[in-house]
Amino acid sequence: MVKIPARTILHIDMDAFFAAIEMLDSPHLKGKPVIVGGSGNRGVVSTASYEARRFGVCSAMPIFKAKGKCPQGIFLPVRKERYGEVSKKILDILKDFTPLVEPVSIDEAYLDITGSEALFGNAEEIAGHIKTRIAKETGLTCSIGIAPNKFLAKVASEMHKPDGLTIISVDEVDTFLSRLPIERIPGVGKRTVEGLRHYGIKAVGDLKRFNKEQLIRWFGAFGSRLHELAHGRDDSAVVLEREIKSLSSEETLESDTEDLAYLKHLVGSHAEKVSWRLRQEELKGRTITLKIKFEDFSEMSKGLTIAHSTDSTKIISDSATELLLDCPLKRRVRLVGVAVSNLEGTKRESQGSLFMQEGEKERKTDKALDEIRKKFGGKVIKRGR
Ligand code: TTP
Ligand code: MG
Repeated sequence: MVKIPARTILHIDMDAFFAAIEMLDSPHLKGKPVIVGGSGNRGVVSTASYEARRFGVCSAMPIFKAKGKCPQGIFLPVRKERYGEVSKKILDILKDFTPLVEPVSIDEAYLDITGSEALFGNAEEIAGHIKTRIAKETGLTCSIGIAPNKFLAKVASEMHKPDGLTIISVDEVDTFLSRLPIERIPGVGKRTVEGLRHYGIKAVGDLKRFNKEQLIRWFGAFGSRLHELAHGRDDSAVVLEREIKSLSSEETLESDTEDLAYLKHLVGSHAEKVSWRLRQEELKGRTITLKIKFEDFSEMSKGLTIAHSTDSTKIISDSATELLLDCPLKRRVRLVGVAVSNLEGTKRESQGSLFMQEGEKERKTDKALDEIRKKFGGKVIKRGR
């Protein structure tokens, strides 16, 4: 039998991330029910402090419902740029412990620390160092899970939130899985849980009673994954910094509208935000997508792909506006968003073309505006239209 070398995987997830940063920046909010989310009464909750969670407030809950559950809550808007800044700081700390860091979302990452133990101590000590440095350099707490693979490390990091540290050693895997509810498997939805319960499967370990073929018959391709997880196996590797697949900017409006001039203005302003972020990330994209949600919550996405990838505000704005004008706007609109996908990095010199020369003037304007934004902050300057 081929012996697979044992790995030590660490999963880290920040505690109540957006809310914790708000409390950090405004210390008088500490210990209060802070709820961060979409504008006014119409958006949804991005996250809530642990104090607010006690009232039943959770991510993705409509704001008006959260206000009902927690009227004394302190409701704050999302400050994505600030959270991104902190996220980057944390990522830099993590990279001091191993180059094998896989950021999964704004507040979550996997680290393969198999080779780091000789340098920084055993897994528990490494987790301790990470927690101390994050606390010292950002003022925030995180929860860490350590296990022989990504699946178990992720589940472990959720076990003792907030400020938790959970280690599952190879010998403990079977006992751990025999008690772990199937709902805790990432990616298992309500319907799969119901299906599994129907066969008397409540804990992940219960899945071991069925062979792989049987699980595939019941759950298709996912059955094979379930079989692996039941035995505590997950061979997926820690992948270095994921490629960003798309960038988007959207907003739920204060009140529904069918005013085309206003919608055009909104599309332009979101195109501007997306293109600014593309330039910050040194990316360009070819596919521009417009997303619209109507008053009856129905949704529509339309996209177009241009010949050359771009980060130009004008090109993205013009394309998104074209898509808007193509839209059958028979109902009032409640949400507008612009996304750019099909991305490539711009650090590498791209080939020159006539198109690029034509875009040169726009590029210079964008660059000048970016410089001013950097000096005076994003809010002060808007392109005249
Ligand atoms: P999470 O890690 O899921 O949540 P959290 O960090 O706020 O709380 P926990 O202590 O349970 O980890 O998500 C990280 C951030 O992502 C969160 O602070 C806000 C944002 N987010 C949303 O905007 N919408 C969502 O539906 C979720 C789940 C998160
Ligand atoms: Mg988190």
